[in-house]
Amino acid sequence: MLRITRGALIVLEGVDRAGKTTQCQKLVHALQQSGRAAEMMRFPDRTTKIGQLISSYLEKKSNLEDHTVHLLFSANRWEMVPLMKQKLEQGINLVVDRYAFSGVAFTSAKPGFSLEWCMNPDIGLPKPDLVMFLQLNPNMAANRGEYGIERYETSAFQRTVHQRFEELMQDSSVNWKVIDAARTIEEVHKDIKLLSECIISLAENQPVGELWR
Ligand code: T5A
Ligand code: NA
Repeated sequence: MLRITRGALIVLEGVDRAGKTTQCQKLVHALQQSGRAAEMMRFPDRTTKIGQLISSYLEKKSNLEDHTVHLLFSANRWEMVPLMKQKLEQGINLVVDRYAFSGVAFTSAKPGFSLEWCMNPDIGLPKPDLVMFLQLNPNMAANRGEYGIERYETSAFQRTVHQRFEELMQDSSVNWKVIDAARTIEEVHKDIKLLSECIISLAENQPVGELWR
């Protein structure tokens, strides 16, 4: 009898301009080309009602209290969980552009927010089988075109975000892999594809875990 093996949950993280969206798209394409089912998701997902509140905040069209916006980013992930689980069970590999790690790194870069408080609302989300951190010095990131006008797009804030990611990467309960993102798009892609193919075959025999639990 044919058994459908589950898809892998693969996340790309990194500071702004590290190349996450570029690499997610290339990975989905490469996996599909090799005959695997793969789809991309991104957070924030600006298409939902919660996502629209977040988008307006990021575009500085509205102001939201800092705790409130943190919880909205988390709610924006939770609202996608039923769909994520369904797709993974159907054998679709999910390639996700940012996840709870961005949520924690960005809010905890603001004064008065502990890592622990920031992690709480995301505890229990589907746990990624692999999180690839695109490592890029924030100065180099700024050279990839001026930071835009969205909230958080300043060099000073991005340096603090980078430090918070470093702290999150100390947690060995998450399968982190650091990727040198200062190379060409093709070089970075080659590493990401190889790591993803390995994790896809490992993940299919294990249930989806729960993040930070
Ligand atoms: N946020 C997000 C929170 O505060 N809490 C949360 O919970 C979450 C999920 C959302 C903002 O919200 C914050 C974080 C963010 O501030 P977004 O919509 O994900 O942001 O951000 P974008 O602006 O879409 O994406 P980024 O700025 O992060 O860029 P990417 O995706 O890392 O980079 P990419 O692929 O778009 O590439 C950027 C540029 O660099 C070039 C590309 O062609 C492009 O021009 N490039 C390269 N150039 C040279 N060499 C390479 N290897 C290159 N790779 C890409
Ligand atoms: Na992006």
